[in-house]
Amino acid sequence: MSTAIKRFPKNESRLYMAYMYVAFISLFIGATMGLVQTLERAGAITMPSFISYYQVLTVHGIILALVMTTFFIFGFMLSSQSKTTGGYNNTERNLSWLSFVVMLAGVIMASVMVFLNEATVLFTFYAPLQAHVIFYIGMALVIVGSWINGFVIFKRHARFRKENPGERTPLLSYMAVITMLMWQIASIGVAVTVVGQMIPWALGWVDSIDVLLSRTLFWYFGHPLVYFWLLPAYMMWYAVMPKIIGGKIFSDSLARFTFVLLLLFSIPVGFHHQLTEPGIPEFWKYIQVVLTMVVVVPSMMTAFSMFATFESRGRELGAKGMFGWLKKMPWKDARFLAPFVGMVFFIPGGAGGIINASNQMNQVVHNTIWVTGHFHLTVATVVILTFFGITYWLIPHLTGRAFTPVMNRLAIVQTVLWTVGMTIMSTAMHWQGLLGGPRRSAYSDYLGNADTAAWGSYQVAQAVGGSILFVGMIVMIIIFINLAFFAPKGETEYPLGEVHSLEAPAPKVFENWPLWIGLTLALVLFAYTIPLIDIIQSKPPGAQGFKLW
Ligand code: HAS
Repeated sequence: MSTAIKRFPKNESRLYMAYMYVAFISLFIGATMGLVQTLERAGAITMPSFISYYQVLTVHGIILALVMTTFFIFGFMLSSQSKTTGGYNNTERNLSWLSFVVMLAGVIMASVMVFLNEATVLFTFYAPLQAHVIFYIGMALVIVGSWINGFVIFKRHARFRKENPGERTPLLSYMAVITMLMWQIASIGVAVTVVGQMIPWALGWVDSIDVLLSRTLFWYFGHPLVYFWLLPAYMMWYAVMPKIIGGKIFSDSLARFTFVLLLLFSIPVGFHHQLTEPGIPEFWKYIQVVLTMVVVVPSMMTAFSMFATFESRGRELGAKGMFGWLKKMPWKDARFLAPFVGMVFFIPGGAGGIINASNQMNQVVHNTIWVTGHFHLTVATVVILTFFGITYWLIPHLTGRAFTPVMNRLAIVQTVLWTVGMTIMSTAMHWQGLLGGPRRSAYSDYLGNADTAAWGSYQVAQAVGGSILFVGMIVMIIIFINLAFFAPKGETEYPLGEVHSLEAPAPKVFENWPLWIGLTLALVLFAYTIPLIDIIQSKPPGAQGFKLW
């Protein structure tokens, strides 16, 4: 490899690796809990009396969906912004360390409470399940810590613009800004319910809670939360994948436009998680379902961009016909294979999302294990396989090591294991869901019941898929440890796609932040003001309601 590869200064590599250590420890704990769950649901094991299925489910959900993702995302996103803007200064780096420490303190506080069985409230922690106040304070710290990183990202982007007037801002920095804007605006909802409702309730200052209000504030945050996982994967697809296949970014402007649309439309859609809930006027559910269908459009644009990227490169290499490019892709390179398989999984995963969002079909699948199948396809495959693909070059780049051919082969095995395990597990989940099998249920005695015997066999299939995924996770941890500590010293490239020389600069309007923030807030106000007033005014008799109102 070329000796010209420029690595991060040591203090920066250490920062990103700190995020990665937390992410991969979380992966190990969380995925182990996942195996335990599928085995329990299949009736293969019985949990000891001092630990409940729901406690294990809470650890699994929180540590994978909230901790592993968040820490990985910051490690990747900060490194990509630093790499493309010319690096962070001391203040920015120190702020990011502060963010890391605050988030980690929050994670430790929340985890201790979950392990003590004082916070068995699942990853959505919504009322009326109640946790120990330390759990809520921990969660609030995670949010506050993440905001600090958001400000680092905004500050660095602004500094780049100031120092390079008139120049196109780096695409990855732009995407990081959009991701964090969406996150900051959305996480206000969960912060308000945690601080304004849950902490006073857990402390006994009030003796009841307005459940519908707290769930509404949670889901105002909950859908952008899933996009907070997805957007960094899109960053990789748009800005890194072209380099890995030897091509060019299809269109920098289209990528920016996609991200702007995701910012505008990913927040005012939380009601699609509450379609079966009474107390929210039908009209506003309808409006938010329409907005949900609108937020599907930027994902369709992403699919188009990816096909165009692959096809352009394929044709450069002599491919013919609509799918001739498939033969020209670097299948033996795990940095390509893992994210590509992730993309393929998004075709059924995205279709499942559209089914969920369609009011009538939602009545069939809501609260069934179909939904669990949906999010294992999306976050646990589309996103996670992309993150694994990033790991194969980011970790050796940070540690100054090489991604050896042996590790590449192991990474291909890892991708195959994940593909097979997830196909079996999530298909069985979708199918069982269609038959009415519930989600979030430990009950497993279905095989002995004539009406539900089929459910039992689907749960066995889930345990088989889950066991294969567990092996895949162990392989991933082996690769991570190798790349962090044992791989031979070497220089691994941080692959950054280039914009085609013929592409015109992105229109200036993309950097008009007051416009995009203003439009985002306007859409949020439009979609939420009237239903929220309605929910607050018609709170159930006796419910304490909202302290700030
Ligand atoms: Fe979802 C529930 C609707 C996307 C995650 N979702 C969940 C939950 C999670 C989750 C965690 O409307 C459960 C929360 C809970 O605990 O209750 N979801 C959607 C819709 C989309 C969507 C409309 N979800 C995601 C993503 C997630 C995620 C992404 C994680 C990262 N979801 C719902 C709804 C519910 C829900 C309801 C509530 C259900 C209920 O009743 O409780 C859309 O964003 C999907 C759009 C995606 C596409 C796909 C584009 C395809 C691409 C790939 C191209 C492939 C290529 C390769 C280029 C339109 C970009 C081609 C190669 C070849 C060889 C062909």
